[in-house]
Amino acid sequence: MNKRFYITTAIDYVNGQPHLGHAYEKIVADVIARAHRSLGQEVFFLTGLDEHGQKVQQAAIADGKTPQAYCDELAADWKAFAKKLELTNDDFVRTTEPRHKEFVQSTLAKLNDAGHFYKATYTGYYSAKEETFLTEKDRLPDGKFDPSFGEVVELKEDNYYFRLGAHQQWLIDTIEANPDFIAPSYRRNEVLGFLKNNKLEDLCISRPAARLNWGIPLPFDKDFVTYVWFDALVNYTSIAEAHPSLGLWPADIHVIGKDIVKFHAVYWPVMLKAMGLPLPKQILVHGWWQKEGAKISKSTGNIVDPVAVIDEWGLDAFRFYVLRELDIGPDGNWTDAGFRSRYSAELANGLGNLVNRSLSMLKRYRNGVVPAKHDELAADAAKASDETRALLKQNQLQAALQSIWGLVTRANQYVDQTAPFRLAKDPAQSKRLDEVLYNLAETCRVLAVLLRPFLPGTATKIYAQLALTEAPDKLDAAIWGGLPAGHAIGEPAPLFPRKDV
Ligand code: ME8
Repeated sequence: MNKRFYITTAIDYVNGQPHLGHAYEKIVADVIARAHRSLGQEVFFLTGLDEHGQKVQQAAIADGKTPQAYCDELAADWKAFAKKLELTNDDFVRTTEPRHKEFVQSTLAKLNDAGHFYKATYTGYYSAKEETFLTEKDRLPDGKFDPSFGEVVELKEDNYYFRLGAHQQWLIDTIEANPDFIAPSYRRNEVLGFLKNNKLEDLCISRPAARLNWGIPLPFDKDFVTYVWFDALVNYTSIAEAHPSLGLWPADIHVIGKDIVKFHAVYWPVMLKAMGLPLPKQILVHGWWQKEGAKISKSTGNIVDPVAVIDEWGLDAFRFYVLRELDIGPDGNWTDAGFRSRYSAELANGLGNLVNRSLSMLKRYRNGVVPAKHDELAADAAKASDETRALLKQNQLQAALQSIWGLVTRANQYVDQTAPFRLAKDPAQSKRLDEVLYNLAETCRVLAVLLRPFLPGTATKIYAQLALTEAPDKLDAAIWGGLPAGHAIGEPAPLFPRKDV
């Protein structure tokens, strides 16, 4: 039996509202999860929230709330956001949940017993804003620290350290022996470059509870709490453990953004090695979005509010734009003009127009009854479906959409070339009209199946308009000829209303 396919996203810091970058990552993971289900595999898709840390503690205090009350309120918003995106996650982790905290503590206790940690005194410069110690390398040419670090103070404190450095060569060997472990390959090369050119320092895993109390206490020293990564990264395993009957670990894919590669590709593998667990099969790294060529930033107002876009244009328009615009890997740039242009050209005039005119003509000329099977577009449909299947297996979501749109364009050209509206005027062309109408309706059906992981609502609507009762949720159904002769379709309706903007 196939092991369940286990896919995760980064867990988002709960110190604000979700933005475009968060939405993109979760949609990417959702499409991959849906695609694997569509390919017939059992899937477990995990997303969630990273709720501990100084920033959350400070934000809660500023809001006059306890950190837990603050997190509970925001967690409700983030869960509603996951619903808004129609994510098919099977669980939603919050790092403040007992099931996670207990797993972290038992892991820390075991690792401590096995000698993976030691206590040491560190003196250094500390940025509370970034929750990080700075080194001489972080100084600007004028000797000051970048203003983005906020106030930097000299700090001397005891902390616990994880013996990371001892595993440097093992990690290099492991990454070299597993070419797909970090994707895309240029991210893998960056990690290898870093590991080969720098000495791996041990990892500080704690903060004194006197300075930061919003964290998981170290089970072997109550004066300290776990610092960031031994809490956050462990979610992937604590939740796997929370579903013991599913045998989830190791994960198949961790989907993350480019800023947290080091934590996932350097710290996490060594942590897992210490925990005696196998490594995830792949760390899939996506790029970062800008808007109109500038950094997304709440303070400058340069933001994309996913909820506002979805409310105005529909969820599938939002999912389509981010997936079609940005391949998994490079950085992307959201432009409002680009969004409108893709909406109008590819959704309204492309897919929407094809489905609407195909089904409307079938309704008008044949009373909505599907004619006998005919295979003129079968090869085009098979090409799109074979390509989509292969590309989905390689997480090539953008390329899969391009292939699917190849079929959309071909079918729209077919309408123009065969001109069914002219055939309908000539009774001698009745058989030819039957053929054309079958090819168009069946292409719409195949498109619904191929589109389902990307645009689930649209796929469901196409099936509903075809009056097909099953869900278009298995890629095997993309095989040509699924629409039976004599079947009566339902009511056509525009999928993507044209907008005058
Ligand atoms: O890093 N474009 O949380 P986070 C694309 N809690 N992706 C973006 C982005 C942008 N403009 N901005 C952020 C954390 N992201 C930790 C993760 S995982 C065990 C702990 C991505 O809320 C970012 O790269 O800062 C990351 O993958 C995710 O959003 C959460 O970022």
